[in-house]
Amino acid sequence: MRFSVLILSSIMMLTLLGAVAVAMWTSTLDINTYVSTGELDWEIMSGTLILLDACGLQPGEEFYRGNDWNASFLPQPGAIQLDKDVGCTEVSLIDSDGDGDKDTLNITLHNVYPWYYTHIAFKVHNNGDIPIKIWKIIIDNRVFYELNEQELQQGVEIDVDEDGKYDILIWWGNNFGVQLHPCESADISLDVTVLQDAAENADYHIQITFEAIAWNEYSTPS
Ligand SMILES: [Ca+2]
Ligand SMILES: [Ca+2]
Ligand SMILES: [Ca+2]
Repeated sequence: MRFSVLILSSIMMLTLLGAVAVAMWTSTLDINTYVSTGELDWEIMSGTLILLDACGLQPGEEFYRGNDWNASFLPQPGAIQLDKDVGCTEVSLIDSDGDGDKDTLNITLHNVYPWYYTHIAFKVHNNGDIPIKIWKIIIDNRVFYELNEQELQQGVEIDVDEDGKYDILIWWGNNFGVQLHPCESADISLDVTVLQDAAENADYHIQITFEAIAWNEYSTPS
């Protein structure tokens, strides 16, 4: 009698445990389903791209560029326009992951020289249905998750031609971690300066890729 009660209560216990396990499994599934609901989607809006010294053709004119700018205030941002027109800035937008949305800036500085200065501005737009944050930026294979105080004040230096000397300096308008709800957009801009160790009258190519993440997963890896 006592033995069968023990068996019975063991069976009940197992059944209870099973029920608890099923309940936990179910709630785990619920959580996963909730998190993956909605599409993370965003784009660089092509119509919003603004360049300070754009290369380009004007209807009825010769090849038009516009007078260059000189980074006269280094190490501070800002520039003065010169009387000469030698260099120019070209930017095309690339869809690097093939999802139909532009996510990468392909920057070409044509015929530039030390202290050449330009400015690039655009909007990013959340065209998915969950809130996002711009999570990281990849500049020529260097990854930036967050700009530290020094990078904010002095900019990020890049050795584009890989000769061991920095030739490009980038200052960011800091929109890392800014939350964008569906349909919202935000401005991102950068100042680009050609440094002293750059070659004279050279073309420099810089590729910058942006990645976004669901806002509730945002963190800065240490
Ligand atoms: Ca120019
Ligand atoms: Ca894309
Ligand atoms: Ca270099």
